[in-house]
Parts: sequence; structure tokens; C-alpha cells
Amino acid sequence: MTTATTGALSPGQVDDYRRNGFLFPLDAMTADQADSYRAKLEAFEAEYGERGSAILRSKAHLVLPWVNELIRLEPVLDVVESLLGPDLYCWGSSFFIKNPHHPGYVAWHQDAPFSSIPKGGEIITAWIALAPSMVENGCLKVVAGTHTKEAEHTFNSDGSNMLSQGQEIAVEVDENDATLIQLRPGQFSLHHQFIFHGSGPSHSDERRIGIAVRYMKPFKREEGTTDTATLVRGSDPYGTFIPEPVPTADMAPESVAYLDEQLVSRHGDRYRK
Ligand SMILES: O=C(O)CCC(=O)C(=O)O
Repeated sequence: MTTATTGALSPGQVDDYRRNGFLFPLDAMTADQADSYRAKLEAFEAEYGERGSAILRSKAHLVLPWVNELIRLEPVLDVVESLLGPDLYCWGSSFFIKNPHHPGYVAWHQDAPFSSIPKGGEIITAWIALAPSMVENGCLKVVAGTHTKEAEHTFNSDGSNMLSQGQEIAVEVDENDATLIQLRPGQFSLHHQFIFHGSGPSHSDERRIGIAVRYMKPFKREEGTTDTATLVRGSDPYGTFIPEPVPTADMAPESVAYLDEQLVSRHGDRYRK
């Protein structure tokens, strides 16, 4: 199995990202590698059911060594380094999974206002596909150029919005302005923390599986605040985050206890729902 090699972004790609607020398709790994990660994910789901689904939604890289590999894929880090520089943290990871014909959708939203990103930090998300992500099964969609300012949000509790807080941008978004981020297994996209993005329900027999990995560079954080993150490349001159342990076995009790503590302190009990 060979590893996909994207390397650094070209100056033109960097300009595209800065202008549009997203970039795709890029190669994270081969289709065979994506299939083998998908098999691990589906074995984990079969073993842990609902509890497993809750874990996959937030920082599963702290309890599953194979997810810890997914946040460190060299081709992804090379690309993110082109935008954020040589020192990189993974601050979060979330699987976004849609089963065939599932009515769940992700309402138009921006990430930054809701993700408890520490003040002074900036996040770039790499959304890595482990299964085909196409318009039929509700691929990610974005509106180019909307990443330059924060928008008002409202909350909708219709039960089908897959976002944990039911958030939704308060202004009407014209679907004709959307770019559909269609990806094959092993490909990934990047998006900016303020880009308008969302995804529709599935009308397909094909499962949609992606992991959103949130990258940040070190920065001088506000006095008196703390948070944890995993340094995945380089070093941190500021001591921005408390370093997170790397799991050595799937669901080792000490790793599960650590994850639980982190998520309760960041989100309260909400993350378990
Ligand atoms: O996967 C999706 O449909 C939405 C992903 C998302 O909202 C995100 O990565 O921030």
C-alpha cells in the first residue's frame, strides 16, 4: 500500500484557500487505506453501539490509536502546514456519519462561534472521507467567500439538524451559491472556521463517513485559561495547550476516563447525547 503524496500547497492553492475559505479535493491516503480505516470504524461501531457513536463525535483520537493515526496523516499535515506554519496542534476531531437514506442534515453554520475555540486561536478543518461523499448521500457544501466575518446564528430544534446545539445561520443562504464538496474515499477538503457550510440528507444506499480534524497553530493564550490539544507536528514556543496522552490500545480504561474528563470540562454533559 503506498501513501498518497500531496506535499505542500502551491502558491496558487494557498491564494485559492485564502480567497474562497475552502480547498478540495486533496489526497490524504489511498482508497485502500481509507477502506481499512472504514473497516476499523465499523468494527468499533458494531462493538460499542450508541456509546461508540457518542465517542466518535468528539476527540475519538484520545481513545482509539487508529484515529490518533488519522489526525497525523503526513499528506494532510503537509497541506495544513502550508497555511498555518510548521507547528501544528490537533484541537479536535469529530466523525460525521450519515447512514443510507438518513434524514439528518447539517444546517448552514460557521464553526468558530460555537466550537469553544480558545480566544486568539484560529482553526482550519480537514474533512477526510472514509467513504464516498457525494451529493446523493449528503456531501459537505460551502459558500465561497463567506469566511470573512462572523454571521448571526439562530437555533432550530427540529431534531434532524445533526449539530449538537441545533445552530443555524440566521440569514437565508441561496443553495445556488453552494459549492458541493464531493470526495472519494481517501480524499479531503479544508475549510475555514468562518465559512458558511452544511450538508443535506442522504438519498442514497451509500453510507457517508468523514472525520473533521480541527488544526491550530500555537499562540499566546489569554492568562488564566487552559485547554488540551495534541501536538502533531513541530513544537510550541508558548505552551498554548496542555499536551494530551496518546492512546496505546482501543478504549483502554485510563484513556476513556481522560476523554470523559476533557469533554465534560469543555462541553458539560451535552457531549454524551
Ligand atoms: O460533515 C458534515 O456534513 C458537516 C461537517 C461540519 O460541520 C464541520 O466539519 O464543521
